[in-house]
Amino acid sequence: MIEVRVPDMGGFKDVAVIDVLVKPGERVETDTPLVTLESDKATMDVPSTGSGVVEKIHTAKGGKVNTGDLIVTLQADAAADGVVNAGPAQTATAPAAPAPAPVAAPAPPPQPPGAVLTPLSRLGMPTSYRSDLAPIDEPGFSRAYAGPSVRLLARELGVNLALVTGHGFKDRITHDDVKAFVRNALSVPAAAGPRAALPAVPVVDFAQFGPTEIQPLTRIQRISGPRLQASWINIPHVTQFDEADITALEEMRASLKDKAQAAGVKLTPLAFIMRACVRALQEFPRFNAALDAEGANLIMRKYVHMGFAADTPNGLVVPVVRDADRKDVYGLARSLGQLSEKARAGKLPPTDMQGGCFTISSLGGIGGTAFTPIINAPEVAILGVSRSSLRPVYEGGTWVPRLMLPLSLSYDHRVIDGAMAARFTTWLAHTLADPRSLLEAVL
Ligand code: CAO
Repeated sequence: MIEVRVPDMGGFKDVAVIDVLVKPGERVETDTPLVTLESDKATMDVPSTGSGVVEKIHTAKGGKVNTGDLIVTLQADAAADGVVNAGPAQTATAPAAPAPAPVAAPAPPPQPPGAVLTPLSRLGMPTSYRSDLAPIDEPGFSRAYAGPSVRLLARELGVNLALVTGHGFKDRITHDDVKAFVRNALSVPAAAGPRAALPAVPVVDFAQFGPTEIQPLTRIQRISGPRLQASWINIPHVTQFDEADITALEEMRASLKDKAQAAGVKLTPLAFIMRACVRALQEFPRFNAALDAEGANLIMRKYVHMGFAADTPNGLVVPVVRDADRKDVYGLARSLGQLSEKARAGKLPPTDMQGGCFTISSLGGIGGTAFTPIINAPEVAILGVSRSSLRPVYEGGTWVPRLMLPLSLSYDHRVIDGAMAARFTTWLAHTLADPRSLLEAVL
C-alpha cells in the first residue's frame, strides 16, 4: 500500500479540497495529480507519490485538510510497496512538476543564444499584447482545470483560462496550451485592431423572484463549456444544409443487420455515414486540415481519425475512432459500439478522445430536422445528422416515397468557402444515395 498524505503546507490550516481528480479503481502514475487544494493564497495539486491503483479516497470535494492528513491509499505496483508521504505540493508560489506532455503540443519557439528570457520574450510576444486578449472572467478562471503554475503563467500573461482548451492529462490546461492561446490571439492581423472585450451578461440574483436550487455542472460540462465557447467565439461558422436519399442504404442495412448482430456488431446508420465521411475527407482533403496557430498555413493531415459526439449521463463527450480510413463499415460499427459503451460508462481514457480530424454529431436516434453544430476546434468542420423521414419526392413525373436524411455541415469559413462546402455535402449525399461503394473492403 502507498499512503499519500497532505504535504507540509507552510502553516496553512483547514485548507479546502476543491477537486478530487481520481476515483477508486483508477490507475495512477507517480506525479498524477490526486486532489486540488485551495487556501486563500494559492491553489495546489497533491500529486501521487507512486504508481498503482486507487484503493480508497479519504477526503471529499468541499472537505478541509491539514498537513499530514491521509488523502489517498493506493494499491502499489509490485515493486513499490511502503508507506510514503507526498513530496512538496505544487503551489502557486513554487513551480509545478512538469505535466504529462500533451499530444502534438507545439514546440517552444527557438531563442537566440544568450537572450534574456522574460515571460513575454520567451513567447516571442510584444509587451503590448494584453490588449488583444479578453479580460479575465474570475469565476470561469477559477473553475478552469489547471495547476497552480499554469494559473500563475495565465495571470502573468493576462489569459482568461476559461477560454483555453486543455490538452494535458484528463484535458488539464498546460503551459503550452496557455502559450498557444496567446499566440493565437496575436495572430489577429494588426489592421483588425485589438479584439474587443466581450460584453458581460448580467449577474442576477434569481432567488429574489422565487425559489431556486443550485445544480453544479458535471466535470465534463465544466471542461467542455469553455471549449465550446472558445470554438464559437474564435471560428467564423457557416452551416450548409443538405439531405441525402438513404432509401437504398436503409434497405441494404436492414438486409445485413441481423447477420452483423449475430457476429456481435450493431450496424447503425452512423457506421455508414462515418464511412461516407472518411471517403469525403479523402476526396476533399481541406476538410481534414487544421489552421496553424498563426492562421497563415494549413496543416494537411495524412491520417483520418474520426470523432463522434456521444451523449452520456455525465455530458457530451467526443470519442475518436482512430485510423478510420483503414476500417470498413463493419470495423467502424464495431469501434462505434465499443467507444459508445465506454463513453456511457465514463471509462473513456483521454487517448480515446484525442487526435480527431473531423466530427460527426448524430441526433438521428432522437429526432429533429436540422441543427447548427459547433466545430470541435482545431478541426475545421463538423457534420450534424438529424432524423431521417419518409417523404414524397418527385421523380420521373411521379411522386415516390423516399427516406431522406438531413445533413448540417458547419465549417470554418477561414479555411473552407461556401462553394467547397456545397460540393462536399452534395458528394456526401450522392455517396449515401448509392451505398454499394460503402460496403467495399478497405485495403
Ligand atoms: N434517422 C433515423 N433513425 C436513426 C438515425 C437517423 N439519422 N440514426 C440512428 N437512428 C436509429 C438507429 O437505427 C437505432 O434504431 P434501431 O435500434 O431500431 O436500429 C436508433 O436510432 C438508436 O441509434 P443509436 O443511438 O443506438 O446509435 P447511433 O449509431 O445512431 O448513435 C451515438 C450512437 C453515440 C452517436 C448516439 O447514441 C448519441 O449519443 N447521439 C447523441 C449525440 C449528441 O448528443 N450530439 C449533439 C452534440 S451537440 O450538443
